[in-house]
Amino acid sequence: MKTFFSDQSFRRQAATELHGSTLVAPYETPRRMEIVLEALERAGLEVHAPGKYGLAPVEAVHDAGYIDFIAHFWPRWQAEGHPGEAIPSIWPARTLRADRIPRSLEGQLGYYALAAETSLCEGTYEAALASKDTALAALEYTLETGKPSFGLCRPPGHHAATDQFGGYCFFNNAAIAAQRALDNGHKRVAVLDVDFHHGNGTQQIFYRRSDVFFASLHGDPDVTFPYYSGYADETGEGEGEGFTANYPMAPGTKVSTWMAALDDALERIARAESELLIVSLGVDIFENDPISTFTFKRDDFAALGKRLAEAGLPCVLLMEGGYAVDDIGANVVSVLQGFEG
Ligand code: 5XA
Ligand code: ZN
Repeated sequence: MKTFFSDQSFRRQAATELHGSTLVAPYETPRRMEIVLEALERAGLEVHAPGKYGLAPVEAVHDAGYIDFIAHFWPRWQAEGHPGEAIPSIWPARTLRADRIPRSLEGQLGYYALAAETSLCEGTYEAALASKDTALAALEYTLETGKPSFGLCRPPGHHAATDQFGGYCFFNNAAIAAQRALDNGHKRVAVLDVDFHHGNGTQQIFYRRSDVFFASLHGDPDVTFPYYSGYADETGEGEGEGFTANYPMAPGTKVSTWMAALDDALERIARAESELLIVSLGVDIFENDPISTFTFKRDDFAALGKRLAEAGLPCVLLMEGGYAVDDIGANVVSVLQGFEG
């Protein structure tokens, strides 16, 4: 499968993640990419560098003030003399005002954050740009050839909302690719999110629209990050009513149950007459993933790839999560090989 990756993705080298009550080394480490690249090479898959697609595709999805904040945060943070990377500590939570964007950088940090585990550090903006370029290169290849592609995106994107970062995500690669396909003349696009965590950002971006069908299979938000999004009764609003489908599942859910949900999602994607399938591919559904509770084994990833191929749509697979570092490469390759039969 044609695969894209930008070494600019390594520009983000965060030192910390707030996990539980402690600061730990981030789960979303650049090492993940090295392991996937090694596995792709072993599998004989060539990796191509993406071109540059500029900021317009990001502006088509994200708020201008938010993009500006992500773009200029690090030099501003440094100019203020902070010794380390930035972690938000206050938000416009329910009882506070969300209609004011404070002048203070710390105030803006909270305003634009949806979670506190994800630090902002040097190289984040550059890596986020490279990640969306990777997604757009994969999309361009699939649109031109009709053949499937894989974008090894880092940082991931599916938690990033119109104007919020978090869950290791800054720009929403899948949403940017979906919007680009629509801007190129597609009428209906589907985004299928198989990451362990609900793709709250992708859902929010398209929630009131009928041109993107969004389906997500994930850990039940009642007990799983991001907690406040991804319940089954979230089905879209207004013109988008019926164009969002959520499949929350309990910790330890059997793969057969998960696959039945996948079949249902793919059936709905077919019924929505989607012309293109974008897959938010998180392999944190793996049984040994350190921050997730699903039960996928290596062969199950191949079965997932096979089912995605059977959908019969031009397909762009984009990397999201997956933190069992020793296994992430083999799991990704298993999906790609399963897809290609
Ligand atoms: O798909 N999202 C993730 O893998 C990130 C979860 C972050 C939990 N604090
Ligand atoms: Zn995840």
